[in-house]
Amino acid sequence: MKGPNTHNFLLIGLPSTGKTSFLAALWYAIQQTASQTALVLKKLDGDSAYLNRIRDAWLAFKAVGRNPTDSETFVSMWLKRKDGDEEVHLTFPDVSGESFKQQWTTRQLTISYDKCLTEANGGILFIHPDSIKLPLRIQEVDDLAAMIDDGVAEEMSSPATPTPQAAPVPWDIEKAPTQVQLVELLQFMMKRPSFRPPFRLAIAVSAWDLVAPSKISPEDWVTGQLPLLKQFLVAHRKSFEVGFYGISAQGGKYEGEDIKAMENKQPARRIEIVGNGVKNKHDITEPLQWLMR
Ligand SMILES: Nc1nc2c(ncn2[C@@H]2O[C@H](COP(=O)(O)OP(=O)(O)OP(=O)(O)O)[C@@H](O)[C@H]2O)c(=O)[nH]1
Ligand SMILES: [Mg+2]
Repeated sequence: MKGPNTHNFLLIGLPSTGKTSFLAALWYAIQQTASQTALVLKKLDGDSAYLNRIRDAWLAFKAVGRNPTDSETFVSMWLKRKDGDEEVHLTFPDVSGESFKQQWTTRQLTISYDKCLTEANGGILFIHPDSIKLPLRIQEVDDLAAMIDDGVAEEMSSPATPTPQAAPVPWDIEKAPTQVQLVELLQFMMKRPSFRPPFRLAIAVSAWDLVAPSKISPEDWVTGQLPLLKQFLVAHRKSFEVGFYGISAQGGKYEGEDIKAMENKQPARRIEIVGNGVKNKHDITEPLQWLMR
């Protein structure tokens, strides 16, 4: 669907990166009044059973559940600005992270996802701070090589003690560093004939409660942890207009002390968001407002 007040945003991210948790918290936040959000629910649109289910899990501190491979649940909502009449229709596909991973491993994307790409006028790329695969640095490879060389030299000097040979582990494309996979996902987007630069992309580091104690900004965190992705975005600033966010959609871990602390809060105040000029740290609609600008 297209129109002046229609926005179709993509939720992009490898498996378990917080896409569904974001939707669950958003669906709760735009329907409550205890904590202000700049966008509020105007009217229901279509079937909200899925949204209600994930919201109820979020309210009960339960995992929202993984989206099965190849599942694409389309959700849509009519929102309006709290302080104005402007209405917006938001649609997002809640795609399984496995499907994004398959874009990398099999170099294929589904027809329905491609259609979403064609219609999208913005997106949120989710990154979970605890699940990134880091690359091996040249220094580390050199150190490993030196250890192997030392081992060989030792063996040569005492040939009577044979060492067991470990079976070589074949290269597995799934183990490629996170930043390599993400850059490739963005390159796939750029290569589609429907791609219209500049494409606005919110880079969301999810589960920000895990990183927040270090006081680092989301942009600096990405620069340090995913330097290739950062350099790619800088080099392609004409294709992607980016804003960096740290988003805690859950408000903490669903275990131990964190739950106790969250139980004492207004549910909407569990949500915390930082970065890219965020004015209200409990307003999960901040990145959407920026995408809609
Ligand atoms: N501590 C913390 N954990 C979070 C937060 N948001 C999500 N998580 C955890 O991150 C994991 C993945 O969350 P999901 O929302 O299911 O991620 P997804 O991207 O939808 O995953 P797929 O459907 O498999 O692609 C779950 O274990 C969540 O509990 C948060 O704000 N804080
Ligand atoms: Mg999901």
